[in-house]
Amino acid sequence: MKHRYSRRLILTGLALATPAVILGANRWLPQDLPWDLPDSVLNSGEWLSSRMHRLIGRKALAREYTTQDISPVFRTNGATLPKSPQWAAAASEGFETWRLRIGGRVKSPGQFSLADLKSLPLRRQITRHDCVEGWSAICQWGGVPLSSLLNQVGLQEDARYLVFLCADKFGPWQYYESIDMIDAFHPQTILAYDMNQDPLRIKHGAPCRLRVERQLGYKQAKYIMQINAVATLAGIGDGNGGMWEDLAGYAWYAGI
Ligand SMILES: Nc1nc2c(c(=O)[nH]1)N[C@H]1C(S)=C(S)[C@@H](COP(=O)(O)O)O[C@H]1N2
Ligand SMILES: [Mo]
Repeated sequence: MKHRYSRRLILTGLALATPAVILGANRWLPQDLPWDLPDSVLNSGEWLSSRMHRLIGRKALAREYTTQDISPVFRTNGATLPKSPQWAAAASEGFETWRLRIGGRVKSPGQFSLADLKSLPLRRQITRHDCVEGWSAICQWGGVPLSSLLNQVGLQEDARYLVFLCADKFGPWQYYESIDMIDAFHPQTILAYDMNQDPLRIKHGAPCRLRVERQLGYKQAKYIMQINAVATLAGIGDGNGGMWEDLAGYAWYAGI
């Protein structure tokens, strides 16, 4: 599984790098790109996208669309029905017993029910989801800004990243993802519990999933069970910040 890339993935890496090249970022390309293509393409994609975000500002908003732009079909990718007994038990009760745990380097660890999340301010946004495998879809997401939850639990001084632990596994590997605090407090970063104004479907990550709109699809963690604030990503999985980062060398900084 490690470091195997499909042709489509490589092409997507090239496509991601293209806008930066047009804008003249090619001046900054390392002089001696090692032409071990897959690694270098993905790594240069990560390198270029993080630099582009530094230029245009990490606080810039992702484009928002209108209701007319909403895709008729929003396909799924990855898990569509977690096997975790804890998640399945909650699902069988319409998620009434589901609790989102927030812990790690926070001042007051908390547990939130779906009703708790719904009692906090709602944000709706129509955005485009871009999967690294080469498909996109536009829909309206509704949920609670992650910042309002983080303000409730309070971060300790050494909290640098948020790790999202999901209910599903890919083989023996638990799905997890992580983001830094700039993305965590970005106004479009929400825990979405509805999609096109309907409750989020199971296949799309019920009861709630992450929307971090300036990042690629695999960062949009579905089936969130727990969020931990951490000082370092070392020691979590293989230490690369996400299951696909660990297994397939996907870029941790998947900025678009
Ligand atoms: N927990 C979990 N989150 C996940 C995945 C997954 O398999 N498990 N797949 C990711 C990928 S690669 C994509 S493109 C999107 C797909 O979301 P969708 O199934 O709602 O289209 O979810 C992301 N989040
Ligand atoms: Mo994806």
